[in-house]
Amino acid sequence: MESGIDKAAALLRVSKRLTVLTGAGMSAESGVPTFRDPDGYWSRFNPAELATPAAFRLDPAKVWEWYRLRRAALRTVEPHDGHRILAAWEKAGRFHVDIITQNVDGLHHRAGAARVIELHGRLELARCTACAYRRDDLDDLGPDPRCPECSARLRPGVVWFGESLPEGAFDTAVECVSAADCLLVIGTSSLVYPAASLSEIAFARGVPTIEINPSDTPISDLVRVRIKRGCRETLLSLEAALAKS
Ligand code: BV8
Ligand code: ZN
Repeated sequence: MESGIDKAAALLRVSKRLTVLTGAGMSAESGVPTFRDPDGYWSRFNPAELATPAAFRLDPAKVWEWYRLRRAALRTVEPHDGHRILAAWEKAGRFHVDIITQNVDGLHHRAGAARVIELHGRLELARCTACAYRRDDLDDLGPDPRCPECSARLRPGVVWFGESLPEGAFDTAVECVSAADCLLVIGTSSLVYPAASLSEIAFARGVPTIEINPSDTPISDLVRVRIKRGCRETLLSLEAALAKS
């Protein structure tokens, strides 16, 4: 019986253009909590009070404090082997790699990946609520930071519920999925839209899809290959299988 690793490696061996879609499970083994796992953020915090425009209007200092804590937690976090393998595949050029991530932790970039589409923004970014001002060095940001250009309030540079994604990010992501000959979906519950619709586009276009996730998700029965294990060990196994060929 061919294992999931063998089947996935066979798809990667013939791939010319791989698109990868990652969620919070990609960073779990770096020590970053996920959202919907039993120990995830949403088991301790209410997203409606922290990750919506209304929450920010109601209590900007509280929302800023939550994002400041999450940024501070990133100081003690490193990309793991899985992030590094994806970045190495991009550099090796055996197949073209585009990474689409829902994660805001910047770990794909820190692992050396360059072609990364951040659908939900980034923790290390603040932007003005009234003009185009943005800054990505947030070390000395105060509890209720103001824009130096227009004095309006600054906000975290992430996408909240009910907000549209960064200009062009989703369109580019759709292009990457549509042009791929293989889609690798890693560590996402596939519940949040429009990101979750990217797998549906792959299915509709017949793009062979591999899912790496220890839990069941709405796409688990629809993908070509399902690997029900953690992504770090799985990407190490895939790298070893590709190295043999
Ligand atoms: C939009 C903020 C419209 C940033 C996040 C009703 C009311 C309001 C909105 C909606 C609604 N119904 C539908 C919507 C739309 C909504 C949505 O989809 N809601 C869902 C929950 C029903 N979407 C939106 O609001 C989006 N915007 O639709 O705007 C619009 C359109 C046009 C014009 C104007 C407006 C915006 C979505 C972005 C929301 N932002 N967070 C932050 O603080 O981080 S969402 C949050 O969920 C994160 O951003 C995260 O990226 C995202 C997805 O979660 P996952 O990454 O999948 O993480 P999760 O914990 O869920 O799963 C982890 C998985 O990893 C698990 O499956 C686990 O098994 C696995 N795993 C664990 N360990 C490992 C592992 N896998 C592998 N290896 C391991 N070791
Ligand atoms: Zn401004």
